[in-house]
Formats: sequence, C-alpha cells, structure tokens
Amino acid sequence: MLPSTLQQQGEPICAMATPPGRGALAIVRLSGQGALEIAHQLTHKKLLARQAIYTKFYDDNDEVIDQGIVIYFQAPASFTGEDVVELHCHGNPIVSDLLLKTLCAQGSRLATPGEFSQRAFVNNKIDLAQAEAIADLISSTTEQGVRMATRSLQGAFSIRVRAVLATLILIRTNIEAHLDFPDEEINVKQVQEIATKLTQLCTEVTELMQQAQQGERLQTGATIAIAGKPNVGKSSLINALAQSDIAIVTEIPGTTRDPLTADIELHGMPVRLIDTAGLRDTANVIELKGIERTQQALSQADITLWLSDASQTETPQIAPADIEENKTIWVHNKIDLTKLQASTSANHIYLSVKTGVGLPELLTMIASKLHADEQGDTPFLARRRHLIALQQAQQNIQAAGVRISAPTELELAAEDLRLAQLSLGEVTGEFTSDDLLGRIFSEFCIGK
Ligand SMILES: Nc1nc2c(ncn2[C@@H]2O[C@H](COP(=O)(O)OP(=O)(O)OP(=O)(O)O)[C@@H](O)[C@H]2O)c(=O)[nH]1
Ligand SMILES: [Mg+2]
Repeated sequence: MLPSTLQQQGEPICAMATPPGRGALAIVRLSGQGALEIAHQLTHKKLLARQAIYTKFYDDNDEVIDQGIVIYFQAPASFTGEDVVELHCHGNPIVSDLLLKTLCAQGSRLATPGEFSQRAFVNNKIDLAQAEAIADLISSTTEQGVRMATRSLQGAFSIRVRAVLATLILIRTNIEAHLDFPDEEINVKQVQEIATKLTQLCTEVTELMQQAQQGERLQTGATIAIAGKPNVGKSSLINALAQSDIAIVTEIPGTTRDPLTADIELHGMPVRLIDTAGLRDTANVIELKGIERTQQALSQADITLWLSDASQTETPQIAPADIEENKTIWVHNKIDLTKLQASTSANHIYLSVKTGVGLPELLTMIASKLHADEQGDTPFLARRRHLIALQQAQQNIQAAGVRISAPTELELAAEDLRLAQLSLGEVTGEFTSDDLLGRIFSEFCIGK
C-alpha cells in the first residue's frame, strides 16, 4: 500500500453526483490529476481546500453557464483520495450537461459506473465491503436496510472480518513455523492448542455468517407463498395482509390461476407475498398450468403458509409430501364458521381472514420464523457474495481442524487455512481478482 501522500492520481473524471431531472440544485463531481486546474479554468477563481466559494461557471467561450458553489477537496483528504472538486449548480439537466461538456473539453472525461468508489477503494479510503455498502445504502428500500448499510459503510462488518482474519493468520503462522522446522516435531499439547483455537475461530465465523445471513435477508427480503386446496381463502389472505384488493375472491373453487404478488414490509424487512392457484387434481388445462406455477413458487419461497379450511373437518386437507416442514406455517382459516377460538401452537395457527381475528398473530409468527424481529442484533448489511466467502472460509477452517490431529497432514491443514484466508480477504477486497472488482463496480450507477 502506498502512503496516502504518494498515492497515484488517475486521469480526471467527471459525472453528475445527483440524480438526473429538475430540482433546486445538482452536483457535478470532478476527481483526479489536474482537477484543480480544470476547476480554475471553469470558475476563473483560485480555490482553497475545503472552502465553499460562490462563483460563476464559464464555458470554453468564456460565456457564463450558471452560478453556484464550488468546493475543492485536496488529495488525499477526499472521497476518492484524489483531488476532488464539487460543483453545485442549478438543478436543470441542461445546465449540468453544459458543465460536463466544458469539463470534458478541458481535459476530463465522463466517469464509468462506480469509478469514483473504485478509486476510493484503490486509494484505501474504503475497503470492498464498504464500497458495496455505499451502493446498498443508496438502493435500500427500508429504514432498517439504510441503518444496516450505514453501519457496514462505517466498517462494522469489515472490522469483524478483519478480526477473524488476524486470528486466522496467527494460527497459520504457528503451523507454518512447525513446517519450516521439521526437526522440532509438533507435540500433542501443541496440536491440542491449535485445535482449540481453530474450533473457536470456526464458532466466530459461524456467528458472523449468521449475522451476515440475517443482514442479507433484511436487505433483499423474503418470499412467502400462500398455498393450499382451492377455496380455503388464500386470495382473501393476501388481500388482507396487503390491505388491498389485489386478488379476485369468489366462492368458486379454482378462482386464482396466475400467481399474484404483493410487497409488504414486516418489522422493516421487505416481504413478497405470493398468492397461488389452489392445489387439486384437475383436468382443466388452464388450472393445471396454474398449479405448475404454484409448485414453482413453493420451491422458491422462504416460507409457505399452508392454508386449510378449519370448517371442513370431514375431508382432511393434506399438504403435498414435498413441503418442507421447517419452512411451513399451517394456517387453519375460517374459524368463524366453527366453534374454534383463535389460537397458535408451534407452527399452527387458527384464524379467520373474514373477521380478521388471528391475523396480527400470524404476522408475528412469520416475523419470528424469518428472524425479522431480531433485527436489533444485526449490526451490518452483507451481500450474497460475502455469505459465500464466509461459508467457504468456514469449511476450510473446519477441514483444517480435522487435519491438524494427524501430524502428516499438517501441510494440508496449512493449505486449508491459506484458502480460508483468501476467502475472507475477498470480502474486504484484499485478495480480489480484477474480474470480480470489475463486476462489482460495474453494478454501481455513474457518479457513485
Ligand atoms: N366464513 C369465511 N369465509 C371465508 C374466509 N376466508 C375466505 N372466505 C371465503 O371463502 C371463499 C374462497 O375464498 P378465496 O380467497 O377466493 O379462496 P382461494 O383459496 O383463493 O380459492 P382459489 O383461488 O379458488 O384456490 C370466498 O367466498 C371467501 O369470501 C373466512 O375466514 N371465513
Ligand atoms: Mg384464490
């Protein structure tokens, strides 16, 4: 890593930092080698670091484009670590286009998606998980998502990953020392010590992974399929939970054919509900297609609400054999037609969609199954990429733990730990291929 004062500055790039459209203000950002000179040509002003200066912006023919504020951030004390200039102009896309055109005519070029964040990463202003947190912070659709992304951006996730990495490196160094000096054979006590440390490390990675998993789910949301035999009240339930008449409800069995979706928020977690076609043996081609789609929705759902009609006790309503018990809540509907009271036990709930009794309890049950009610324990936001890396690291650490007890496999245990280190390093971006970096940053918007 270069000392920050010696960091290389890239060619100057510019982009809108605010969304396109009309508004009171827009911000155009310029970063890189020579940004200060370009800004000087544009404003005809001598700019001082971190001072907001009211100025006119001039085009190539010295005609005034607009007037606004210019702020100069001297390298390395800027977002990208390079010289950065922010131009605050009036929020008209024609004005910002004219500014960008002038900046390009003066030696800058338009930034590619995520290029500002990528430069911040290259210049060690943020690590990869933090750069991703910026994109997630901007795209979050729930308050909880925003809070978690902010924590990740502040380094909550990276700090935990680095702590695990530091412990792992210590253990690895210890093992490699024995490999380097084969005369001093590793003794039983030393093996036990390393094995204990590896077990502790594995527990830490597991905890981190669980929290990351929860963070990922809180960001991307969960899918809940509502399934059951025809006419049990599935469409009535989606309407009630979405508080909107999105699905047609009739007393005719087989009303719903295409799966219908509704997005709701549960304890700050985005949840997608899917109402499906009732499952039964039928020769109707259209209904059969609907049933096919139901099976598909069930296989992809995080949770299935299996609805049955509590008033129809004579014909037991059995779910398909392939339904996953731990992903299912058994909802017994229409208790208003029976003498039953609203109640819950384990994964069963008795309610009436018609009267609304038991619906709040159903939401609580779903939230607890999704762990959405434990969000206070989720300090950061993570991505699927991070989960895969953590899982890989965990498997390698586990494998090392098994191998360590056989002195002949010491070398293989060291190799397992090296692989675990690579996986963890991928999260923060210490060991990340250019391909992956390119893919990650290309998903950002221009100007980020
Ligand atoms: N009494 C009573 N009737 C209900 C309740 N929930 C739904 N219904 C009625 O049951 C009938 C079927 O409801 P739907 O919501 O269309 O049932 P569905 O499961 O979507 O049916 P399909 O789309 O045909 O599979 C309608 O007449 C609803 O008004 C309830 O809690 N109590
Ligand atoms: Mg229906």
